Amino acid sequence: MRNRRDLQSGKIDLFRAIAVAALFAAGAIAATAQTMDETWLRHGYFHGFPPVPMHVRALGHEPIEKTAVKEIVNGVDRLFGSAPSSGGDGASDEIVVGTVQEFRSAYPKLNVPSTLSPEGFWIAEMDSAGRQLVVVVGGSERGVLYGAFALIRKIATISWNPKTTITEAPAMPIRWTDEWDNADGTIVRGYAGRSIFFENGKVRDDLNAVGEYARLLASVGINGCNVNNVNDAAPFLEPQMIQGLKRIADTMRPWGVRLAISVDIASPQKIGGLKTFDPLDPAVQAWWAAKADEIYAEIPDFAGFTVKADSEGQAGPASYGRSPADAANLLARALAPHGGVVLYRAFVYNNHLDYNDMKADRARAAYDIFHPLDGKFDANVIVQIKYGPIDFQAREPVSPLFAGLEKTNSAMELQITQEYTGQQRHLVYLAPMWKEMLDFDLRAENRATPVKEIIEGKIFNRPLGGMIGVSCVGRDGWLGSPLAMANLYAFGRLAWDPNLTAEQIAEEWARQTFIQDPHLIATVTKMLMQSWPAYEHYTGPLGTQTLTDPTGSHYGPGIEGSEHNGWGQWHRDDAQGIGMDRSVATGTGFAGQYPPEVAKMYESLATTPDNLLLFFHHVPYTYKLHSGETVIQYIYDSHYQGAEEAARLGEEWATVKGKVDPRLYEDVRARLEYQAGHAIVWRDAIVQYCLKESGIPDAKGRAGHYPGRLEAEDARLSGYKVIDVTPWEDASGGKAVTCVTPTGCSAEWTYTGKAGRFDIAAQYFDLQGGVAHFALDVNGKAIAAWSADATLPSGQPNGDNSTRFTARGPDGRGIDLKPGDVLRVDGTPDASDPAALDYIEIESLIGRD
Ligand code: GCW
Repeated sequence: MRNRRDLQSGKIDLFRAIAVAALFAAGAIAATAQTMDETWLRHGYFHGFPPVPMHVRALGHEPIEKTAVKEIVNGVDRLFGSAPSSGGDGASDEIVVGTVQEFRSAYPKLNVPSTLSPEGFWIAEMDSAGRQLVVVVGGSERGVLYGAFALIRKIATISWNPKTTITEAPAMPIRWTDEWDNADGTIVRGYAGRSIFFENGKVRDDLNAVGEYARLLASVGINGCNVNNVNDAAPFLEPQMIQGLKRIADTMRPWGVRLAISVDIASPQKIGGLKTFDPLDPAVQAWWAAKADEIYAEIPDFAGFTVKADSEGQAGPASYGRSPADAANLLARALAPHGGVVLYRAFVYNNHLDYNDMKADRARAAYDIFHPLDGKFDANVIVQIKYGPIDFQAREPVSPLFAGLEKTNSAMELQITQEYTGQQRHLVYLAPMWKEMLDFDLRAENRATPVKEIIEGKIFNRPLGGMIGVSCVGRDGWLGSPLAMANLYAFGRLAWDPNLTAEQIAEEWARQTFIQDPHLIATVTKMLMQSWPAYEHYTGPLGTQTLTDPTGSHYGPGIEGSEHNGWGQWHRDDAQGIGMDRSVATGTGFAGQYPPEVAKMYESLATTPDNLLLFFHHVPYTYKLHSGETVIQYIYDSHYQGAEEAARLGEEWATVKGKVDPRLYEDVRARLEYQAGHAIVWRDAIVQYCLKESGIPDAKGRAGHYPGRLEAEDARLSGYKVIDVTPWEDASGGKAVTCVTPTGCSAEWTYTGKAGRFDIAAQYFDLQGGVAHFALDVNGKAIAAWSADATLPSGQPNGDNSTRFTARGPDGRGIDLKPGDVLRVDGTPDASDPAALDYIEIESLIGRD
């Protein structure tokens, strides 16, 4: 009776949700109606009394301070169901918020620290003539707002202790998100619908979601947002667009989030009517200066420009024989009088490399180009460096350029939108990876120089530095997946304080996002922490990077796709071995770009850590890792392990059923089930590919052997035709069947295994452009039916859209099978989805309750 039980527990959840929603409603009516999910600002609900005074008073009149008061009022209301009054009567206990200066003049007798940094804050409990004051003092208005959010966060995470004074300041000044939105409302590498900023070539009329986004960003200390794609940015400097951008800036301003935009260095030519965009041409310089004046006239606190030039088809200074420093300084000089900055991206490389040239190496590009320019950039330029030398892969070494710029400001760019890491369809909490990057000690000048301290500006004494998160939020729940919001949260928290641990942040996020339930919070935290290692295990281990096709959607397996082309995301596998030799002695020399101690470590096979072995070295499949296992056996093992770990995420989530809103529960459950199925696609693709390539069997007998699998191409087919899938490794045995009869097709097998009870999985291709239908029956009796209605990349059957449906029988107790039973799948195509099928698999129930 699983279904009935589910419904009952669902009902309880729903009632609880409605009750909580009703409590929030009063506050919500007063404020503007929320248009999108508040995610972590939704906050779990506490019973009991608020541990802070029930009056809140702003000492100043700035909009940001008013925001701070509102956040405290609403935060306490959300948490305890009762809102403090704002204003205060000067006689009762109260929460007082203001800048240092405002506080000193209001309370000359009370001491506040004299060294608060502008965006920092100080929270303390004080006694003023017998009244209890909780004071939230900021170094500036923005600091006040961050203090207000911190107070609510402390209360929500049960770490508020009024007796303890809190002093905090952000570790680095630049804490921005980059959005890759186009003016037409699409978002490059966005996986959550259309733009919250733009539509039809213009800024949207309704900017409510922008304000709500700015609020989320401010709550974790993010102070800048670049709203447009780094590619094709010229239209964003058109006068009409600047008017729209002003509205965006106005909407974000109460949250202390400053607007930035990406610019096209060729704009003077593309939209300015000049014949050239040569950075050294005086007319070009004058054009940028005038453009900056025009922007600042509308947006006085405009943050600055981000630039992608000479990269992936974008125009750049190289057209005139000029350097990135020339281009960066051109823009920097236009912005400097107004206090703006230039974020010049180090993502500059040749995407037409010669695969046959063993010295060619995309990883070298950023250092080769930017290191010689160190010291040539103006003071308001920051070089924005992706965390690794390639491109947001699931595993890369940290970019050596962080140590290669001593006289230049630098910032780390990382990706919140999960381009190469599962596109939000997979749960992959990225903070543990980011932490590895931030904590990595580059040993510049043979001393401790962790990357985080370089971008904080501490190591080389740089005034500007920071972290940029490519976020690409959209209208579909910001990132599309509720648990993916942990990545946006973690980005902000790490930019504020890179010394926090990934686990601490995960727990903090879970506590605020969900109703306060210890098991739920512990489970979600654990799932988040397990997710990146799992993803790495089933996609591309030992530093091979994400083994997807860089010319495609960057999603499913495409092992050969990353080889034999100019994009340089190679792993160089052949019949003898795998990995790219980047040593100085025999390879591309990339390892030599690191400071000596690190270079030495990566140069030698013996000291290169296993998880980056194949990034730095080409080794035989039989090469023994530090663990003692051979490379090939590790590849087999890690992929099986990764797929099991992915399945476990779903099992863990199942234990919180009844503790979360039923819709949220079901949404996450379905995603995790999908992920577990797609992890099997990844596992099988890489395992069968490496088995074929190496010819070395799996010592554990799994690779190439699927005892319960019944291939579609081996079935008795009616209407279905056998096809070769491209790339071959994306289908079991390289083949599948596709339905060429509009009324439907079927595939039939006679079961020859042992009698017993089983799950039956069907692996099919859910193609774009239609919703195909499938039905499974045994001996003519209907067992299950499902639709191929997901939105997945590609109109061809391949690893992007190979999807698993598992029939688990009545009440999930399995399906009885005996030898001689006839299993049949009926597929009905729809539009351009031909109900393609790879195989069905009879799965043992052992290990499942
Ligand atoms: O990862 C790659 C993406 C491109 C992106 C580029 C970049 C916006 O596939 O879509 O372009 O990085 O970072 O510029």
